Amino acid sequence: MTFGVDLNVKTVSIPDTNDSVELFIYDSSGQEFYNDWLSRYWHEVNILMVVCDVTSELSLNSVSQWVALVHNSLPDKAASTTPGVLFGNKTDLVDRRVVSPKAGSALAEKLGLVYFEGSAKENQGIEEPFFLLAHEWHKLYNEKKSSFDLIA
Ligand SMILES: Nc1nc2c(ncn2[C@@H]2O[C@H](COP(=O)(O)OP(=O)(O)OP(=O)(O)O)[C@@H](O)[C@H]2O)c(=O)[nH]1
Ligand SMILES: [Mg+2]
Repeated sequence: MTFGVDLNVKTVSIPDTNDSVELFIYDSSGQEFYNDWLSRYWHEVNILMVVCDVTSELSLNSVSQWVALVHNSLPDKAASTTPGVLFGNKTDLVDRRVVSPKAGSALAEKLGLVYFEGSAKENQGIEEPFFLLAHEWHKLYNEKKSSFDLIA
């Protein structure tokens, strides 16, 4: 169980460039008890990953609420431009699965997120979402940099 927030750092190399993106990952607890306090960490969120459990309908049904909480803590406009993914976790529990890939991706699309799934336990499918987020952020960074270079 995560108490409040854990900070992790992960470095992702961007292919065909000499760049790498260092992700500062604020792993926030899913306990509602911390909600008010967590939003303090979310003001400057650049990318978003929501993890749900494919063996739990309740988990999938809570995703919109979490996304709304994060988006509400962002400045105007940032909510629609912040790259985000939804990760359906625990695909190793095949017999207990209740959330289909279709349901996961439909919800993700509705919320403007890209859907991935896999198993943290089995180390399956867990690199791809980080890679996509680092890549998206790198693109945004380059776009911003080009507009600054134009002004300078
Ligand atoms: N079978 C299986 N179990 C998993 C997987 N990922 C996590 N678990 C188990 O699920 C339980 C909850 O995992 P946590 O990592 O604490 O979940 P969390 O969402 O971070 O929980 P909070 O931080 O308390 O909000 C633990 O017992 C994990 O061992 C997975 O991919 N497969
Ligand atoms: Mg946790």
